[in-house]
Amino acid sequence: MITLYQRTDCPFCWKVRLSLAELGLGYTTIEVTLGEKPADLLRLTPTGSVPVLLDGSVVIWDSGVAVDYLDARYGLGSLIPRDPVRQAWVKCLHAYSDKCVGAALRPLVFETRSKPVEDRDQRIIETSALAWQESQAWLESHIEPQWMGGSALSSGECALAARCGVAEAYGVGVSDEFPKLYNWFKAVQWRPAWDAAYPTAFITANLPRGKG
Ligand SMILES: N[C@@H](CCC(=O)N[C@@H](CS)C(=O)NCC(=O)O)C(=O)O
Repeated sequence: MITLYQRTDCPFCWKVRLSLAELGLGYTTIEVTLGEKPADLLRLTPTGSVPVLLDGSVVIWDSGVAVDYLDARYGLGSLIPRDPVRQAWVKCLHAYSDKCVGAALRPLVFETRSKPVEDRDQRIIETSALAWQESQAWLESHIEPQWMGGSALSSGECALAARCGVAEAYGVGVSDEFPKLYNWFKAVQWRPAWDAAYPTAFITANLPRGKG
């Protein structure tokens, strides 16, 4: 049985849910509130962060390792291509999404999430939105024709899709100035895995959600 300790709005957790859904794997979730981490979570991970994936007796406390594991055990290369060149590209996209896109969007998300409108520092929000715009330009010029080429999204695409979903929910969705990226994200949003993995926290908070 697979269990995921998570926060639904965490992009690392969202990436793992997308990977599980793309592989058609069933799982249960345990919701974690940051600041009130349960003792069983702290026993499972040295970092105290989510996601933590349990598969029987296997414990994985890093989202990238979790996705690699799911592919190796259940995906047979559908999330991570076996061809070394394609695999390197997918892993670079994964790293770019978590590191660069994550760093670009984080100030905007934190400033928006944690404060009422009147207390938000618009300079932080604008600088972050600009960094996200620059990330989109980088992605547009590096997008590969094999994106969406397989039967499942790759691990890199799962990572990027979660980041694009966060951006959209916070009012800075993928811009149609970047048509290849824009069309890729629209296609992702029509996949059954997208609905299956979409954060319930965003639905509850009625955050913006586009489709098609
Ligand atoms: N490198 C980790 C990062 C996970 C991460 O930063 N999770 C955040 C939520 S989005 C978290 O749990 N932060 C709280 C903490 O680390 O105490 C992974 O890929 O799993």
